Amino acid sequence: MTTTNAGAAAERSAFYRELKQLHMSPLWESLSVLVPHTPNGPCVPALWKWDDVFPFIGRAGALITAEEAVRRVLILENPALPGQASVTQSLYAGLQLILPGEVAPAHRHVQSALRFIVHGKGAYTAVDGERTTMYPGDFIITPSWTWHDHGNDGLEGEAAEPVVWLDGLDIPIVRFFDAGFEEKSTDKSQRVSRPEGNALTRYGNNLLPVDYEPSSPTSPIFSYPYARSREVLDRLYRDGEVDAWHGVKLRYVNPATGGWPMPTLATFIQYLPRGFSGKPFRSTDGAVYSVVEGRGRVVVDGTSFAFGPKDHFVVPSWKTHALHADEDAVLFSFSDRPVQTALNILREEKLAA
Ligand code: GTQ
Repeated sequence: MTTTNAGAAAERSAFYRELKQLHMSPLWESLSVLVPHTPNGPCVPALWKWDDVFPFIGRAGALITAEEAVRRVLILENPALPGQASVTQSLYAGLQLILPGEVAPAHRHVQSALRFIVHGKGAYTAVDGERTTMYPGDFIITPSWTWHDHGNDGLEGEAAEPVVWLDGLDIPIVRFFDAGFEEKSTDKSQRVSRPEGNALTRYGNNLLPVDYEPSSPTSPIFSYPYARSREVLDRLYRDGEVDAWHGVKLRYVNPATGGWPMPTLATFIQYLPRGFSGKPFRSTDGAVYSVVEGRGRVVVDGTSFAFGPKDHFVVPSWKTHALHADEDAVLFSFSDRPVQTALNILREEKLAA
């Protein structure tokens, strides 16, 4: 019997070796990995402490200019995916630095980008002819194929300061589809054609221009200021709307469609009151978090990560996690939820204990 099994195994191995020459392989050897019973990806949870990261951002600023780098960004890589510029298998995250007086030149690309301002104020991003000044906690979108450049002139009457923001892009998704295109502008900075705040005034007040028809799934608002979102969180908390899993959690919205601000990236802002101890939750959209205010912990599959202001962490797909706040805390997060929803594969579960 043993001999027969060993003989059969040897025969199979020889068959696999020969098959490989034809660039073919036997499904039965990998079926359970390819069609897993539950998500089985390699990603691990990880935390980037601001105190560890900030000195490296400063060193990057001394090593290379924004203009030479084009985008001076330190990529947050999932520890299980080194060298792949991926924080999860579908998402890219990085921390971008713009020093006073610098310009990150105008370009456009197929990849959709979000900015979430982490540190400093007074830099700007220009999108489609309109500039927006950045303040910590602001959420700004750069939709697919829109011209964008970044700069840092500082606020009027104040010295300009280094500004750091979180970049979230769908780079791994576009890479997966092998659908990437990019174009550089001949102008370093794009021409400004609309006054600052114009898009928010037009589309961000529960009103739309009478003849406006959405021509794409992308939000016509490209800056969602923190002052507004923070006030909403505060008011809803006072009104008692605290979810046992998420605290007060809201999603950013395209006001013209009710959908997400961009077709590939979901973005959220949530408030956890001091002493909040969230129940465990899991979903197939792994998420990247940026801590705006407060201290707390995220417990992922039994491992605790203590977070504070300006820290970043990632919770991979289907990992059970719970959020706890030692102080009033505000968390921004983003995921690939719109893509999974479009594919009808999103699953989420609020667990009981
Ligand atoms: O600001 O355009 O982090 O093109 C990566 C790629 C930022 C950007 C990134 C980009 C950008």
